[in-house]
Amino acid sequence: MSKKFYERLKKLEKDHAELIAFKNEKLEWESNGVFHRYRFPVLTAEHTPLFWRYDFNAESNPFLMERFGINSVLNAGAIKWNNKYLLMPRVEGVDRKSFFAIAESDNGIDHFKFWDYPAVIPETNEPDTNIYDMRLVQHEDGWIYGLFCTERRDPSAPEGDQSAAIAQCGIARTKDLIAWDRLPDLKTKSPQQRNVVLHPEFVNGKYAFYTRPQDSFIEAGKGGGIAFGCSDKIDGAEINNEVIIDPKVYHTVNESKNGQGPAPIKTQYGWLHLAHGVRNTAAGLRYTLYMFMTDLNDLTKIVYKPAGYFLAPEGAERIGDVSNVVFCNGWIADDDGKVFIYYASSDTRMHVAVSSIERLLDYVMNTPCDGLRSAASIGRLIELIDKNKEYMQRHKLPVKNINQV
Ligand code: M1P
Repeated sequence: MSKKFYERLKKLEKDHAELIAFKNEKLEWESNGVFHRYRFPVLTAEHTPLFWRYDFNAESNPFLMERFGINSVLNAGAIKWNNKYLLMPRVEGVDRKSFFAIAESDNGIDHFKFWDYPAVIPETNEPDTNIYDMRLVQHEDGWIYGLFCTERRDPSAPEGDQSAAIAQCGIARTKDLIAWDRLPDLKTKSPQQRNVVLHPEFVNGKYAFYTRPQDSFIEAGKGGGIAFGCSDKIDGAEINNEVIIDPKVYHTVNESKNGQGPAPIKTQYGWLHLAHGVRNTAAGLRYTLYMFMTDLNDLTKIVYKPAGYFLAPEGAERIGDVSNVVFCNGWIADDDGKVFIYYASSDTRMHVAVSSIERLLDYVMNTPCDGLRSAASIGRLIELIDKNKEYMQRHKLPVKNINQV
């Protein structure tokens, strides 16, 4: 081993160890009251182990060059397991293929470290070209399920079109997050499915799913919207009736398409949902996160839905492989009510935002819904201004910016 090889190896190891040991910083004062971000991403391509990327043998790799490049770490499923916060992101290699791997942390906000080996998800008889966007769900049947997107080339596409793909929902399950069984892909009537999520409880004795029927790979077409459907079984799951519960709506954050994020969280008032909404702009698609609540007994009924987005890309989050995107498919609700929201920015790296069930309920139940017209928004704004003025007058509160009380 040459001196140069040795020095380079030591430097790589030092930088990697420092990255994992780096303490994240809570952005408390930048908070909007609903959640607070942390300054640094929790997982990036650089967090992947060096022994995944380099051949350490000086004879077969004299320049100590990367032999297996990692492009990005994004869109992570999340689960609390043996008192650790686990993320199962989509790890995308420079070859554009993605796979899943688990990284764990003791506190959920920093020191995330990948397990030594990536997850091995068995293939079906129809091998997946690409797998991504895992949703982890601890189901009441005792299994942990991983629902993910499986993508294969569209067999009907002409030879000259090498980008047409068919996306469907793959299903795997495990008891220990190490050994995974692959079940047949979910069958629905839709030609394309992404963002499929398993509901954690049985619904009338059936497995219940949030789906996103779509006409084509990118465009939602007439099938857009978050849908709900049930299957008698999970091994050979089939949904015959998908009901759209949250459709695309003109001039909203989800006018182009949307998709359920992680599995909803059960609260005493209803199921809390986090989803992504997509709108079109001159600069391309913009993905933001939004929330809604469904009825405890009727999962197809939205009972609250605040207007607009809950979280949008900010600052450096705006830039990446697919810019102007935030995407979330994993959150963890702790027993003390704290909620860790793991979101990816611009299809490149993972972040965490922290809130609580109490705050999320307040946000979802007390933020006005979308009035769908500018005049309705103005009406709501005036209502709030009047309420504030009246309150301040009554309590004789001096508030600098309100000068005409
Ligand atoms: O590039 C943004 C996202 O695009 C897709 O999401 P959707 O199906 O809602 O358009 C997915 O490929 C997702 O992984 C990606 O982050």
